[in-house]
Amino acid sequence: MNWEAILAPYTQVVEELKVKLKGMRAQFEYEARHSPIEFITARVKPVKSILEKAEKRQIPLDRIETDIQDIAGVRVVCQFVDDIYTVVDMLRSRQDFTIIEEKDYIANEKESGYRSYHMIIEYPVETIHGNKVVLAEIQIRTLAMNFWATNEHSLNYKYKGRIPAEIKARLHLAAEAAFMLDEEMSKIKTEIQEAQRIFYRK
Ligand code: 0O2
Repeated sequence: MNWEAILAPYTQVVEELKVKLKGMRAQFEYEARHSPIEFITARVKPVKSILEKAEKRQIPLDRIETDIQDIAGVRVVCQFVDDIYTVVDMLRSRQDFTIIEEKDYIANEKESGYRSYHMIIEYPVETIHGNKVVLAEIQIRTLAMNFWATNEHSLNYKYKGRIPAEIKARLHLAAEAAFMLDEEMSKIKTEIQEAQRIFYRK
C-alpha cells in the first residue's frame, strides 16, 4: 500500500482544521473574550497504529478509510466543562464540514474512566486529483480530562491494553478526582475569568 499517498489528504485536513480552530481562538482574543479553547493538538495516526487497530477490529485493508474514523485526529483542550459544549455548538454551526456522529463520553463516561466529547466529521479537502471527502475525529476535553487520558494512554501502551487491576483501580480514583477538579473549577469559573481578564489587560 502506498501509505504516503493515502495519508496525504489526512495531513492536509489536520493542518486545515488546526488553522481554523486556532483562528477561532484568536478571534476570541481580539475581542478580549474568554476563549473556550485553551489549546489544540492534531495528528495523523501513524501507519503502525492504523494497522494495529485494523487487525484488532478485523477491518480489511480496503475498508480502512471508512471504518477507521480517527486517521485524522484533532484535539481541542478547554479550561472548563462548559467550554466543551460552547465549542461543540460552534462546530455544529460551521458550514465547512458535516458532523456524522457525536459521542458524549462526559455524560456517558467510558468504563476505563475516560471522559471526552467526540465528533466524527466528513471534511471535504481539495487534492491535486480533485475533491476528496475524508473522515476526521475531533476530541474536545478539559485540561483535567486531557491529563488523565494522556497518562492512561501511556499506561495502556506500556501494558499493551492489559493494565494491572491495582493500577486500574487507581486510574478510576484519578478519573473521579479529575472530574471533581473540573466541577470545583466550574464553581469559581467567573472569579477565575475575571482574574484572567485583569491579568491579560496588564
Ligand atoms: P490513539 O492512540 O489515541 O489514536 P468504539 O468502538 O466506539 O469504542 P472507537 O471507534 O475507536 O471505539 O472510538 P472511540 O471510543 O471514540 O475512541 C477513539 C479515540 O478516543 C481513541 O483512539 C483514543 O484517542 C480515545 N479514547 C477512547 N477511549 C479511551 C480510553 O479509555 N482512554 C484513553 N486514554 N483514550 C481513549 P485510539 O485509536 O484508541 O488511540
